[in-house]
Amino acid sequence: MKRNKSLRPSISMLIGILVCFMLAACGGGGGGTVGTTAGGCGSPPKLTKKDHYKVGFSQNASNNPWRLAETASVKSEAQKHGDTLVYADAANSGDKQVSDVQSMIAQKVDVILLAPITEKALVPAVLQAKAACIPVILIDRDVDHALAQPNRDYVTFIGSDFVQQGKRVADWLIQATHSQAKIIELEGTTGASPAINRKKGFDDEIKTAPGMVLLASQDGDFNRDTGRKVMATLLQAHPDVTAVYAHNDEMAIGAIAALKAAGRHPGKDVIVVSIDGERDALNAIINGEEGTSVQSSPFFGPVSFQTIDEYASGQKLPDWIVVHDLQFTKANAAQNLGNSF
Ligand code: GYE
Repeated sequence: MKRNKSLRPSISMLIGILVCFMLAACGGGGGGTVGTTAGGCGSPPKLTKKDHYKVGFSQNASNNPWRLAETASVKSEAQKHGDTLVYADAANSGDKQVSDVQSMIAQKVDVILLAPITEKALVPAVLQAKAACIPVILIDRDVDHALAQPNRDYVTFIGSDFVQQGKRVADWLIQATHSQAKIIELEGTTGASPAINRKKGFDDEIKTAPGMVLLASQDGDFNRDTGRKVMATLLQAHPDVTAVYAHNDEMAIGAIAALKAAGRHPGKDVIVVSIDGERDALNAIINGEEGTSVQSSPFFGPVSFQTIDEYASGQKLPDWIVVHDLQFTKANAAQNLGNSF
């Protein structure tokens, strides 16, 4: 017994040294001068339990209702918890978002909530936070798992099942068109995880239905006006279009405007479908111009701060905390207007 006891510290010291070496080796790539994992703060870094935290929230943009709703949700939940929020808006720039995270590291926040603009751009920032012993929780968009992993480089990803969202839209469209449609697809920001996976879910599903033809698929940057312009151009090349699948509601609203400007009748000769569940889309469903919108909830405040508490209490979290979404159609759009954004 005695021998064992006296041995214990030296064994744990040895393990500690070993872990430090391993962490230093994997954290060394491109981490620069920001910090080192040699302190052995864990992989991912642990969060010390406190009554109140200093939480960083790195938002990728704020030029649409979805982003504004997400930011409002996070801000109000931080307030409820009495936490200090260090907020930064990257204004659609991956480079700015990397420096926003670096600034949060320099301000020694306890934990970072990060909504990465694309799967690859924010990986260096995630690894730098790890090297500085600051845990990162990804919300609403994920990063490329070949480059950074949950429960190793960052804590977890909280977000929707984007593949499933695309599949649900496709299933609705197949039914509504009796499996006969010539489709234009407006993609979200190239390289963003919802754009990659909403395309995969939809495209794979329509391949199982023979009469569903994809005429064209192009980046509309999740943006209303870009969606409108891309739609106007694609409409000239493909006047035989009968359906539009937009990766978010903003682009769907833009597409509806382009269709109308070209003398088409959305909801009658062209069926428009999308994802998010924002107020303008629900209204378009109610007035018959849009077919369906699968929800992608932007209300990340409550789940994010609950996850922070669970992580600080030492709970082992799943790699992915899945947000469950509704689907809006003519049958339920009106009764959901009140909760929309
Ligand atoms: O659907 C879109 C936004 O990342 C899930 O990003 C989010 C998406 C959302 O710009 O409207």
